[in-house]
Amino acid sequence: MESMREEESLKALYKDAFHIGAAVNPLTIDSQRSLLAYHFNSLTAENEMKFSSLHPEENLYTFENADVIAAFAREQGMALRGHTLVWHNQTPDWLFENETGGKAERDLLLERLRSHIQTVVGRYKDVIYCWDVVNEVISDENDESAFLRPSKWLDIVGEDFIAKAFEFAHEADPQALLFYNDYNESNPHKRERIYRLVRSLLDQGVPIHGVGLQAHWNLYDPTLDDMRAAIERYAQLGLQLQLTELDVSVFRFDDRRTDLTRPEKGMLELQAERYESIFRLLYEYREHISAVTFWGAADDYTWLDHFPVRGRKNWPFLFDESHAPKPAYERVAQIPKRAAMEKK
Ligand code: HXH
Repeated sequence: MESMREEESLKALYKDAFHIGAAVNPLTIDSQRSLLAYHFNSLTAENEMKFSSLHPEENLYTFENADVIAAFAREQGMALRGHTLVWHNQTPDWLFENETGGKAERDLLLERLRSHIQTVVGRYKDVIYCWDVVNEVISDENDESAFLRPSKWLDIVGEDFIAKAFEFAHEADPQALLFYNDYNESNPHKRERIYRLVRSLLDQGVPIHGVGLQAHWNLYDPTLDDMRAAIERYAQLGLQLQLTELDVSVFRFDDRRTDLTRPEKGMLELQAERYESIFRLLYEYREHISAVTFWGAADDYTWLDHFPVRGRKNWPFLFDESHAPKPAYERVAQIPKRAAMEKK
């Protein structure tokens, strides 16, 4: 039962700042139910609303798992973010092929996209208040001339697949807040490319309302200065910002060790300090940030157990494998409390 938890609720502590969200799936809704209900007021489907999950064949929609998540959000009165409509991964091949098995024509692909967006956005418009319309289209290349990531979308439609996706989503639900979402968002080169993309969409009058910073971070990277500079820069667009997929891996990205079965001495204290610095920064920019969503909720379930090293346990969250608050939770909880005391 939710009331049996002793620590204070994160969503209550941060109610005047931003939503506190978690990515879920039907299994974690079951296994983490009371933790989710107590601490979080926003949810995102981890995989269940991606194109391949919802629409694996042209004439087949599979809504069961997504419906479980939508029903839980409705039942709990939680905000729900939609993730995601256009992406280069977890998207079925049929979409990009025509009737004869060749490359789909531009108009055919755009019509399929419009139809998919109408169906999916329309189905959940009572409960989903914002969508990650386009995910990860900016290149990671360090080369100065790189801009958009090569993809079937870009190849077949051209650069305006991005604008079209936002237009279709706006048409399907004029009230939904529409986001561009990406990772390595605090890298200065990629930051400027993301800024340029969103600025150009705004200049063209494309309906876009927010920038999603995935925030797949670790104990060492990115630097706080780069996080701050990214938030400052995206805020100059005049749009709301959300952290959409926050986790703090205990491993550097290129640390491929597989020998730890529990956090090393000092890791959880370092993680607590890191989370404290991060949430101080987010709290400082709360006028621009409308939600902070973790890509999971507690250390018993994280995609980082399989990325970038398959089968290596990670401990990225504020709650441990038995859902008890970690040192990082205490630091994060303190921030709005201390701010309230200083105001009095
Ligand atoms: C996110 N991508 C997705 O938005 C989310 O839908 C998914 O469930 C988990 C994470 C993050 C990501 C981006 C690129 C990537 C891996 C994860 O690919 C790389 C591969 C090798 C090296 C670096 C990145």
